[in-house]
Amino acid sequence: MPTLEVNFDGIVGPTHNYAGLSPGNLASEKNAGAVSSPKRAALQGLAKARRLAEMGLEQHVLPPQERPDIAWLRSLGFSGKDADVLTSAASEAPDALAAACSASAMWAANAATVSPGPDTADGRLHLSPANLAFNRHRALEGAFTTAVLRRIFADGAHFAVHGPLTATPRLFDEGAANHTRLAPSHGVPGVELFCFGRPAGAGCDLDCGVKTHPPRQAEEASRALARRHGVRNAVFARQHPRAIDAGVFHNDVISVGNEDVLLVHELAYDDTGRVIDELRVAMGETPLHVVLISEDELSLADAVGTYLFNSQLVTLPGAGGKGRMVLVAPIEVEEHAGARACADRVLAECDAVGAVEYVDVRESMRNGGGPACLRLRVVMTDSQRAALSGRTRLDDALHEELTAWVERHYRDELRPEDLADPALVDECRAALDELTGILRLGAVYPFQG
Ligand code: SUG
Repeated sequence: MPTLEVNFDGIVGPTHNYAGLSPGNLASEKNAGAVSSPKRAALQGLAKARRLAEMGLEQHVLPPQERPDIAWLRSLGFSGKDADVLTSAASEAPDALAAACSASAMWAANAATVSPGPDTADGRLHLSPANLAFNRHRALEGAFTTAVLRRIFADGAHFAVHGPLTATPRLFDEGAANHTRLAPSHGVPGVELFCFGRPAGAGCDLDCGVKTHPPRQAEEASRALARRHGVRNAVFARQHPRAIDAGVFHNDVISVGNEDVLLVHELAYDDTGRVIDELRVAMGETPLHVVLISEDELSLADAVGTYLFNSQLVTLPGAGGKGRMVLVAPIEVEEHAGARACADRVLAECDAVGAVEYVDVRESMRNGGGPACLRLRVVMTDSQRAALSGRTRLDDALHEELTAWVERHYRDELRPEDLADPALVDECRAALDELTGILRLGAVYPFQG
């Protein structure tokens, strides 16, 4: 019974824009106010997902959320017709309007934490949607993410979709971006590594050792997730505060693991040597191949600038042993001599990795989201894959339909002032209404009644 890692990529929504909403995310801060291209962003994301499907990986998609989030703006006291809500929010609280328009759900690595059956006490696949409560614009995602995951992973015999943890600082949860699974192979019990930036009991950012940027993931959230999923073999690691201050707001910006391979920067964790030792012990008889990148080889600044560690490290189905993995890296790595040398080192030193592929997801990168941010990894048996609901698997036909759908509905450009355009609300609803038909998800958006 083959067990595969399936990637669910978030389809970039029609309001993708640069509003500079994420403190500590240097790309988001730097590109605030720039003109975005929702169409290009969505096509880049679909092309990346398709490339993985072409490699033989099972690739799925998740729908965008409804934005602008008019219901949320109403909850803040803006009233009248939808157009009035937008106009008054634009003049009284433009930052709230920007939050209501973010297409941030594209970064599906933050959608949920996922523990596959071989790791859990009851043998089911457990998913916990993230509360994303650190950022206002991202905190809006949890409710819809929960609804969509419950629709796709509806079969309770195979799947358990929990609710998000309570949205409070000591339980800040950013999903799989701070979670890595290592295992001899996907289908057997593995080790789940949970990373956090806010140690248990930390009352404020200053308790977390950072100087410049606030940490996100809370240790108490990580421990609660491991507990509720029934994870039998878990390791917990604190992010290095220096990394967070250098712009590593999520651990997947500084490490990536797959099966028995871990690519990691020496400043990823507060004591990286100890964490690697713990992982080796937890892996038991299976040797863990670690490619450790030093600060001299690639500084934290260049790791954040190129997103080397936000590559996807994937196993080609059916391939065994040598060369069975591919590192899918952002094109920015290819353009940077130091980062490229690190990718080449992975190829040279790691027998399991047979190729590096470069992909262009620049629109997403400008908001701090690389190839690995755009996807949620879900390890599933073939009977679990057969139990999925909807038509989310990206084959050639779905890729073609989704590309045509983007071409029809998405704007070529979006400026910050366009977010107040009432036409955007109707455009987005028309697009999403059609999308639920294409993906056979039924009426999942509140506007669909
Ligand atoms: O949460 N950017 C996202 C990027 C998330 C990347 N995800 C992973 N590393 N897994 C964030 O900071 C920027 C939105 C804006 O600035 O408009 C934003 O939300």
